[in-house]
Amino acid sequence: EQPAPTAPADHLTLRRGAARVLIDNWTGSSTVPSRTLYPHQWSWDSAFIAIGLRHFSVRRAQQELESLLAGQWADGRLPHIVFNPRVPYGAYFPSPDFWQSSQAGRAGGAPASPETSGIVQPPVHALAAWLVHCSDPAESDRRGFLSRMYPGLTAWHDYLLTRRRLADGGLAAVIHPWEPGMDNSPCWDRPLARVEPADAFRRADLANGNPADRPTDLDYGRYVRLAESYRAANYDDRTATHRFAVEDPAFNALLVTSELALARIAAHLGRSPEPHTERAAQLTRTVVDRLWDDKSGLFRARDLVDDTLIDERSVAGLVPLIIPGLPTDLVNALVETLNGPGFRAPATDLVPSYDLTGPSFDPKRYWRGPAWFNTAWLIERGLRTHGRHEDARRLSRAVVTEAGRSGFAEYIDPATGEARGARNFSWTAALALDLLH
Ligand code: 9WN
Repeated sequence: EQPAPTAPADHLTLRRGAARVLIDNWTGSSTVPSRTLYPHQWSWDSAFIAIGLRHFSVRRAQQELESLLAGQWADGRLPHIVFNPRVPYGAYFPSPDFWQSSQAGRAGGAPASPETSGIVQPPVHALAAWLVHCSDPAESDRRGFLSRMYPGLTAWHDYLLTRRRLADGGLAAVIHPWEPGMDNSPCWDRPLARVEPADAFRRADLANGNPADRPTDLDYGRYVRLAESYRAANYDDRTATHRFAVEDPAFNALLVTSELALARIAAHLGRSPEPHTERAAQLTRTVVDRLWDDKSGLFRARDLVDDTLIDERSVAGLVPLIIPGLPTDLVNALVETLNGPGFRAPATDLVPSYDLTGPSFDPKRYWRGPAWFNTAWLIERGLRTHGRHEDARRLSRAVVTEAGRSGFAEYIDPATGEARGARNFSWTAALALDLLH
């Protein structure tokens, strides 16, 4: 007699566990990334969270994105944090009294409320909005979801491609290491070395996180200095000068993908998709021209202060696999890099955030080596986009297995699978849930 297959029961338990995390982290209008470490709403987290939420509550998934857009500035910027007024300032640093968006952000048209940060995060939102729509188009149309989202999402992309295009013919630039969402990546070590660290600030993260898993005080001093100087310029991109200005491959690849999602949204609303498809095609060429590094077999970040490619290999350089129009030889090279010694984590099959053989690799410390679930999800999608189904299935299985085994950890040690950072982390649960469907 054949033994009964066990996978469906495991998957049911996992789905329930993942949904439980998202339910527990729901605040009534959005989801916190983590109850302990991140008690407000974060920009790219919300996009990933909506992608998971749509599987058990399309309504909540829509609300997640709508509440994020309520923090949008008049210049189109979508802030990286929308603060919850009910949470005490001491629970997270930097809090609203640091950013002062409703005062210092006037030049950019920050809302009078809610309070927000002044910087941004990667543009995953149009992709998320489209995926949320697709999971229940009738309900989406009934609520006018896409027609309400489209103007804000278009303004967001316009902001990135006007105010944040810092080099002629360049890409959207990030001006703070929090913006690409991979805060202490070794890619930022060299550009950050130019920044004099601030000394008067009080971190809140160490009360809830293990110092060995988190950025160092020196990094934080530099993050604070950069944010303070942007605030001193009233977050005005027309007048601010930047000691940190970088074109990041993952950030721009997500912009391409989201621009293609905007094309679909436009077509669904009876508008012309062409401005979006043209922009996506042009951006794809620019990403390749400006960031591809044949020698390393991946994309690298461009430091705009000295106009050079940063000599570090990180997972951000593999994320452009998600771009549908990528030339085939580059797809082949990326897949080879992904399966090579630098990025194939033997024990977990996940993708480390930084080259396993690189000089700055650290298996525990945040974006300097640990494997994260959002980047794995993006790469899995990229593999499928390019017909690499076997590699995609392997990665998808790894995401689901390791998410469950780690208690939906924020990130894991890529060599041992040991959970690091926060547990019950929202995007880990959301993206595992998505891959289980
Ligand atoms: C700063 C919320 C965010 C993620 C980022 C991750 C981390 C914040 C922090 O947490 O950054 O934005 O305080 O460390 O690096 O990707 O969006 O989950």
